Amino acid sequence: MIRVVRSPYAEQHVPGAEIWLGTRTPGTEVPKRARVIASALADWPVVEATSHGDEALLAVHDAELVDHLRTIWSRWGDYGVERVVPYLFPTAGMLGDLPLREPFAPHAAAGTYCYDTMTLIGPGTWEAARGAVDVALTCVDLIVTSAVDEPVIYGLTRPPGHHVTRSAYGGSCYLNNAAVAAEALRRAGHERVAIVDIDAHHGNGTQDIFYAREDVLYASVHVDPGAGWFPHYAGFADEVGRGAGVGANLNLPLAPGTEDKRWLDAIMEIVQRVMDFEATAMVLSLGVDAAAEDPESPLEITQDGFYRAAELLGAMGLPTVALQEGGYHLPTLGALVKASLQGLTRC
Ligand code: SP5
Ligand code: ZN
Repeated sequence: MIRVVRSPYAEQHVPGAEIWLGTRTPGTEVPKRARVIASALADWPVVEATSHGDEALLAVHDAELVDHLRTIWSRWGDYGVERVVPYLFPTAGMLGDLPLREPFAPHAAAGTYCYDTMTLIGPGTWEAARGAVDVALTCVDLIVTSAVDEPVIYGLTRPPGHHVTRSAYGGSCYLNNAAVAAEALRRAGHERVAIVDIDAHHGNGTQDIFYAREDVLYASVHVDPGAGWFPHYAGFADEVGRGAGVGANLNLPLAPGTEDKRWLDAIMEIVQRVMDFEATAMVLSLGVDAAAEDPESPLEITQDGFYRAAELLGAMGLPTVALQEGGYHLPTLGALVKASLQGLTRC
């Protein structure tokens, strides 16, 4: 039995669509994801998230990004499109030495803190994203006050978060729940926190936030971004950290088509690194989109593979906050999440 922390706002974010290569396609990160996960875990005790202040959130994100997300929907004009979606991105190549200004016009401002066209904002997006942060912070509260016989808490974070950098959102994510949890664990007295990310995609946002820090390890196994997979520009093996953070970032990219054995080898390499790092707590970015059935990644991991990966990670015995990231195959999503959580606690 693992306690499941939930937010009443999780289903209020309805992406409506993704603009993929200039074409409006159906959204993949849909409200039903939260529903199917919750029903698979229905036998386990539920804790409703409590509201928390912005301290840990503003330690990992720029205030300008957070303010933008909080206000952009209500500022959005009557453009004949029912979601906030950027049409222009102020890239380094466009700006050169010019300062980054946030334009007054909402249709222009939409690109200031966003890096893709796949991550739309609608009426309930802010409430759901901020609710997911409260889920992450409630998990941290429970883990730091719980007895040693309950070392794992699961937070049903929707929308997910690991693609959000310090200053920009994308990849179906708006606020970085795992980064907030890691920062909150540090603030609660854990000296070294490991974030282990088994989502099929590299968590470029989490990597960015902690890249120069030596007190938070980021370790990820994911499909090789160089083989054509999101986030394309980050997640390569030579990204090892910067300054004091050198050695506290580990990327293990795998070829499309990778099956359980080589994925579990990578998990064992992560376990070794977390132990060498002498982490005192773990945040697990639990995306299950590496599953063979998942439409959003070419990895071929079985449900048993997820159980065994989690078992390897759980065997470290660290206090663990597991947070939901991706996973898009609705018929198997709930069972994959449940198997992973059972592996963590060998139950
Ligand atoms: C949290 C998470 O797993 N985010 C990953 C988002 C990756 N999205 C990239 C989408 C690439 C194109 N997929 C085609 C779907 C068209 N609707
Ligand atoms: Zn993913």
